[in-house]
Amino acid sequence: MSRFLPLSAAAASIAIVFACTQQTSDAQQDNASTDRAADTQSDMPPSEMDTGGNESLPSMMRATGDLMGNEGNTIGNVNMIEGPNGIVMEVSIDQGGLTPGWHAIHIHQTGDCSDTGEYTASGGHVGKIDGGHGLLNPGGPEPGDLPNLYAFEDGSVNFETFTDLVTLSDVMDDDGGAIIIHEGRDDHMSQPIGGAGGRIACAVVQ
Ligand SMILES: [Cu+2]
Repeated sequence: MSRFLPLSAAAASIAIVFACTQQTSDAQQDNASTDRAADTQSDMPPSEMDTGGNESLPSMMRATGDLMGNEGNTIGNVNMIEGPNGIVMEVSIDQGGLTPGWHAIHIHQTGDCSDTGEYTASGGHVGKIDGGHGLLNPGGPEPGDLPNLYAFEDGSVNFETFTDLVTLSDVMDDDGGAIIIHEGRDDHMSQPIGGAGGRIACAVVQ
């Protein structure tokens, strides 16, 4: 009998060691998976980690168009991107596209540039208000009003502006919309177009 006791004790202690080993390895696995989770979190791009409460951001709407000069030739282009706060608009015009200096630029109501050089088919300013033209007009502005752009000595333009006076769905309604560049500068006050003169470039935006 006495010979079996140490054996049972030995078996029991082996069992205990085995159980402990199991526990330890379970605990290590737990730690390992927690570490992996932490790693995954810190590797996530900032946009997925913290959306700043903007989970419901609509997809941004875009519109673009080729700008035609007074002979119907393409002189540059217009890009509009609508974000949650308004429209960022960019105008690029090649060398020789415009006469150097300041020019009025407006959003006009009809997407039609077919009357080359005249460009009256594009209609008046989008959201026309009688007596309401001009960014500095107390009775305005009209939704189609924008700051002036400046053409460099070589006639090229790089211009970016922002408006929250209009939405892209208002611009691109049933009859579309156009961007018109005028001969002269908009004084942001005179009626009906700020004394900006004739239309020298037109882009249908789509
Ligand atoms: Cu105009």
